Amino acid sequence: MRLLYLQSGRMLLLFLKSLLTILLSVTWNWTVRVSDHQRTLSTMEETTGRSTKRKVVVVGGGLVGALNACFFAKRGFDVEVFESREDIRKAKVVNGRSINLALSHRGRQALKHVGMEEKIVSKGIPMNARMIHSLSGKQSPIPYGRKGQFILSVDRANLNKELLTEAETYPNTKLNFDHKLQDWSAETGLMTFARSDGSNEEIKADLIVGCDGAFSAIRKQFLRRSRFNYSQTYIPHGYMELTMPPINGEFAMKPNYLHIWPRNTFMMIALPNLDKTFTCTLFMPFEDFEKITTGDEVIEFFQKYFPDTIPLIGVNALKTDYFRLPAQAMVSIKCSPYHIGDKCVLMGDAAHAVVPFYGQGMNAGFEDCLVFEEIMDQLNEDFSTVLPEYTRVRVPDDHAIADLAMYNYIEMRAHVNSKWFLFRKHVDNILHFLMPVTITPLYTMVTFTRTRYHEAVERWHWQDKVVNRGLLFSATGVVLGGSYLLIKNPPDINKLIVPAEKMWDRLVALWTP
Ligand code: FAD
Ligand code: EGU
Repeated sequence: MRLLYLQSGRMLLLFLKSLLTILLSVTWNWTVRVSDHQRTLSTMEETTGRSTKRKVVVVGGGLVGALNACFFAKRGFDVEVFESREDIRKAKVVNGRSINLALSHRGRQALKHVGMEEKIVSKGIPMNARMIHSLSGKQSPIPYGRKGQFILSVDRANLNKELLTEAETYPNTKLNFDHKLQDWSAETGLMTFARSDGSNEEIKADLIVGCDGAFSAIRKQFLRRSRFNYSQTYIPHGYMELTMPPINGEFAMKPNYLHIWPRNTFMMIALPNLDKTFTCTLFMPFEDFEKITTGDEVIEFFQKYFPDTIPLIGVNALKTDYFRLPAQAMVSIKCSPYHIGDKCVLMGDAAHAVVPFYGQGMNAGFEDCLVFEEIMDQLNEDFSTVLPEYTRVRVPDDHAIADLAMYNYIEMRAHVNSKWFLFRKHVDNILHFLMPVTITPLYTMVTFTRTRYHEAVERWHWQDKVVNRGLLFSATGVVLGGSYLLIKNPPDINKLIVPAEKMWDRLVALWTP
């Protein structure tokens, strides 16, 4: 018996050794191949100068388009950006969607690649935790992660401006504003742009990068083709932004938090701005938005659901701001493939608009650029192989985040009030604390790592199974052990009864400081 044990031990050692050898040889081969690759690449560039000549046109100068211009310019391509609106750096009124956004790890990694991380992070406001506002006005913080783990509230307009300015520092980049794409040909790569003076311009490119947002004009050509998959869903909710001014020159609420008022079908979120205001975003079904038609009804509504915010936003501001702009729609769009031949590729909202219930739309769009960049390295900038590979790699991940965001929307709308939200996030965090290697909360994988979105979803399902089994196991143990103890020494029943709510309040008190 002892001998057998020893032998199997040796076998295991042998096995591990051979595994190590294989692993080493694989890495070695890989390293050699990569450096060979780079060598051939540089000699090719020296002799042909190919990569400095090819022309890339980025359609859309929004967040993803401006960042993409930097990526392609850095590689030495001849880059032109065409944006339908005027230059926002010169615009007096910046119209557009949400005023501020949550920037997290994926977006930061992409910015870092073009040397822009520091510049953007320094103008962002760290949010270390969520602050949950209950109906009674009670505030409870729930950290996002360990100390030093935070997301950032960044100003959309400033981010866009900085990225455009950065793109312009490359001599091989040209920005064109007031150029609205009308039509283009997938066969020739010829694009037609309309200008506000009524004139048209035609431009050709080797590669067209469609970054023209959720209502992409580039995507229209995709829709006419066979075997292109497309789905879009408008959710019944709209959103409206309201500004909470500073009080005595200071933030009206604690600044380093993402403030949340979860009220099932209604929800409000507030992110801090550098000027010490908060931008509050109210999410609500369109039909409820439409029911409110007078200033007094606005106050009545806020009195019922968000009473603590009335003095902070201000009665008069509420009464007028609510009617300034109609509620905005939110759409979820999935499609595939993301490319046509070696000519055109979609990125950002043009490829995947997601509902904003994971704070990932921009982050995913920025990661698109980074993933494309990584594939360009692997495949030697050959568009005919890079584009299909990009579609193959990226579609499952973008579809996964679109599904997650939609799932969270449905979940929050269905039964997320402040108590439930607190409970769920605490359970997640406690499990992670108990089993840091086995259990990572989904939002942590999504927000603080570059785990591929579709893998994060797979791990989440797997963890759910583990947790459920664990719960079943412990429950069985508790029932069996408990019954045994009860039979052994029967207690006085009357002393044991504690109302369920009291029990819950005690538990909550244990967790909240
Ligand atoms: P866009 O920002 O829409 O830019 C597209 C650009 O293309 C625009 O400048 C437009 O003028 C231009 N364009 C359009 N058509 C044409 C044409 N025909 N010719 C030339 N140019 C054209 N994401 C996060 O990561 N974190 C958040 O916290 C977050 N919060 C959000 C909150 C709300 C309420 C909403 C609605 C979204 C939020 N998002 C968030 C998502 C984020 O706003 C988008 O994912 C992001 O703006 C996508 O960038 P984009 O460059 O792909 O598209
Ligand atoms: C919505 C609108 C809290 C900015 C999802 C969390 C959002 C943001 C959450 C908006 C929520 C919801 C997460 C981040 C972030 C949370 C997240 C949502 C930024 C699951 C400007 N969401 N948002 N989840 O965990 O992962 O705090 O408009 F209320 S940041 Cl809906 Cl991390």
